[in-house]
Amino acid sequence: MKKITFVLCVLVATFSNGQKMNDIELNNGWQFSQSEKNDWREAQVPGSIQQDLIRYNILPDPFYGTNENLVQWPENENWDFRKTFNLTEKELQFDDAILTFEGLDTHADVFLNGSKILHAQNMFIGYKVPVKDILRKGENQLYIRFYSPITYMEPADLTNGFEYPAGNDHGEKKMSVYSRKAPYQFGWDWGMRLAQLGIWKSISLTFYNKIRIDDYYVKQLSVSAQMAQIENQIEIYSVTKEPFNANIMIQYGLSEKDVKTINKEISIEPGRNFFNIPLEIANPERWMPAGWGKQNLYNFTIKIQKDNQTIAEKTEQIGLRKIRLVYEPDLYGKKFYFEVNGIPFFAKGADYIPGEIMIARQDKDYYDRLFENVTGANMNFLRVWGGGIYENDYFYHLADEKGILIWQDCIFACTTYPSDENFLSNVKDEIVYNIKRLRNHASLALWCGNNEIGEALEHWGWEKQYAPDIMKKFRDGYNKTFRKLIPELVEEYDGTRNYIQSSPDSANWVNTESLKFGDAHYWGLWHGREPFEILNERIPRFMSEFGFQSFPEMKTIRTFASEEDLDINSDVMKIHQKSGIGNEVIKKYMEMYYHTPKNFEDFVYVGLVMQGNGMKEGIEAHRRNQPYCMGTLYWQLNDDWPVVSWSSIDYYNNWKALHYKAREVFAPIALGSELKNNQLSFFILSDKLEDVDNLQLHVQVIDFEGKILKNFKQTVSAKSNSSFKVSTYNIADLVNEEQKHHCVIHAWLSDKKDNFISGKNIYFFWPVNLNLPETTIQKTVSYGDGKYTITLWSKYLAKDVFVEIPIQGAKFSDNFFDLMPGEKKTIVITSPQLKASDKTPISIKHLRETY
Ligand code: NHV
Repeated sequence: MKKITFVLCVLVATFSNGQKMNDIELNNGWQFSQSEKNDWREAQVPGSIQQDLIRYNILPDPFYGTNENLVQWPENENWDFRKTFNLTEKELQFDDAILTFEGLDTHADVFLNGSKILHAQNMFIGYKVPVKDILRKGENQLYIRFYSPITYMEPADLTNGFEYPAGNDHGEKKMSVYSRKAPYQFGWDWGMRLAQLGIWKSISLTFYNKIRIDDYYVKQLSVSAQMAQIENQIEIYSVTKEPFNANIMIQYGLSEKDVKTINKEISIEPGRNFFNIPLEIANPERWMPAGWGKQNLYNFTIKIQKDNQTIAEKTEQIGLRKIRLVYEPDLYGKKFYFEVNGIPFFAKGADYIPGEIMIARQDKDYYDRLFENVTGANMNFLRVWGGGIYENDYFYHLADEKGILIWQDCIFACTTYPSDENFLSNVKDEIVYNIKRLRNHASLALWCGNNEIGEALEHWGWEKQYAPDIMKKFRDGYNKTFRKLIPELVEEYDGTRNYIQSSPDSANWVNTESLKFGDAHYWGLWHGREPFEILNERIPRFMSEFGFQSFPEMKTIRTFASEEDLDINSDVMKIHQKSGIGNEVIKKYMEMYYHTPKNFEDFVYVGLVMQGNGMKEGIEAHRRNQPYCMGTLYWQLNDDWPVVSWSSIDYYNNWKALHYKAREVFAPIALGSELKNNQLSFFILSDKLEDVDNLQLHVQVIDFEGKILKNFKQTVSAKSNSSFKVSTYNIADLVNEEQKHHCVIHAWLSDKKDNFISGKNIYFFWPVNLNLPETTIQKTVSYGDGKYTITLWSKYLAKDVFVEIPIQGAKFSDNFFDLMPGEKKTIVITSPQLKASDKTPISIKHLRETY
């Protein structure tokens, strides 16, 4: 069971006149009821109404069978939350009290002791409300009424006059656009619908005297190896009636041992105060992305001192670095790459969506697991996609610590939105709030206005659906929001990061010429039904989306389907496939590349293998074409429920074949190859910042029965931060036409001491045209607590070997690999649930067994 509550904000206690500042967490003791029903039950906060109703079995497990249909009704109702808390005389003596709502989802009126203190209308904003005058000694009552995101916005819909083109919103009416609420909750082409209501982040009450520090921005004006120029921008609110003199002490250092201090005398006025204290750090220990060095993080602490006492303090973790997006015309079109500390950076990663439909379930363990998977696949980059949420603080904290660059979409995706004054004022508050919340993070590399709305306006045929005046309204609204409002706010409140209006910014996959300009979402594969091979030709300057679906493995399917549902046309399987074209497209590609699998289970397995091997070719092609192409993000990293999707990790944290393949091709030094014009060329792909010399490239031609027909060895170098061709063979010198059907080029790189670095098996055809041998894999298992070690052996080639164990989220040192004829391969499975005495059954499958 996942831990439901996880308080993401770390509240720093400060001191005031010798009296401790007081923070009271208000997450416990809440009750909920449908409005007017007076049917109160205990609520879990943070959470949602739907999460609570599931806990009480009032709603069934939303993932199972076709239960999605049964869990929709709560979105149409209003729901109330209430809680009491006690205060002492002492607490009421503080100068001020602030109630903080980190996240309310979404439309809500909040009452405290009979007074309405807040109308919330944006789940992405944390609201702070001064409540000193309303609090009382003894019992206090908080009451929150949440309004249905559907019925509450009905008047908006009724008066609008047309329906927005929100094709992913699975509701009868496209109500999602009217609320500043995570779009994916309304359904997506990989997502169930569960439009939630409730308190999705923490609530707390803060007492303080005199002043509070509302914000501390360590703005990096410039950073080089010699010098970091910084502004300490500090926002203080004072409740004192008179101005007073104080000292700001700034302490900064990488560790407690080397803390430096500066002091500045200030005068604090009643109300809002801004201070800007410049600082230069010579020879800064810079923050580097994963693979390039250390993720140095300085602690910056400000202390506000009066009469030698600290009356408020705040600490931020800061990585000093320079990141910029180089997006400029060049010989070919328009280059698009990130430069980190002056060095061109090849981005290796994926598009990230929220990993829980019930968003408050994203607890600390969830994020730890997520980043383990990201670094585990040698990634250095994630794009937080615009149909989800601005992620929780801990997400960016881990990205800082692990060196993962973050591209942050603002939360708008695939549809136009209202753009009237009220709506945009709400958007403005949201953008300012989130820029201020996230701008201290070293990992945050780019702000992007939205996902695909720019492209959609030009290329999705909306003008056939809407009259010219509405199209004009869409375009004007778009320009106001994404070409004016948001970039101006990014400039004002961030001032150090690049902004692009949309992803893709200018390319459109249908127009191949446009791929020379900026980032691209290449959907010719999948949506355009083009073969995987096309990925070798349509190389963009930066691939920000491309993808291919697969079913999750059987143990995940079995969590929501019973035996009789195991058919792609069953109602249960269909409700877990949200892409209207999904199953048809998977089958079409499979017919092209594979023998028809014998049964449903084999279909699922072959689909995983196809997704992994096919996508790998594309990822590699992007990396091989460095520096023309400077990044590859595949669609999509993860799932938010158990479903058929483009993901490389399923909902239960099982790596699909694609995730293993991504790990291989994203390795710091990876072997690449290209079959072109009757030649086979080898490339070394390296993102190391130094050359690595004296590597051995081994190239063998092996037939599927194990005979080594050719054997070559060559000394090569991995040139720093590049893709470099190291050798070329005439294919005719390797195999004849007939041998192409039963031979593989088995190639690998090793270091001086013969340690394996990276390898690749090159086949001349997809499996439908290979003569794969029948073979039986032999295994020996050593059972330990938490760890099984398995050794596999096959006389003949066993392609795409899949080792299965019925434990969700078990980790495999390797999976979905080719077992070479006669090779002994050992893999390790780890999971806290593995017990030596259980001898949990392990099953093994390879491709030849599926037909
Ligand atoms: O369909 C998969 C993913 C989506 O889940 C997600 O919204 O941003 N996808 C496909 C596309 N973009 C995205 C592009 N889709 C098309 C564009 C133009 C024509 C046909 C399809 C993601």
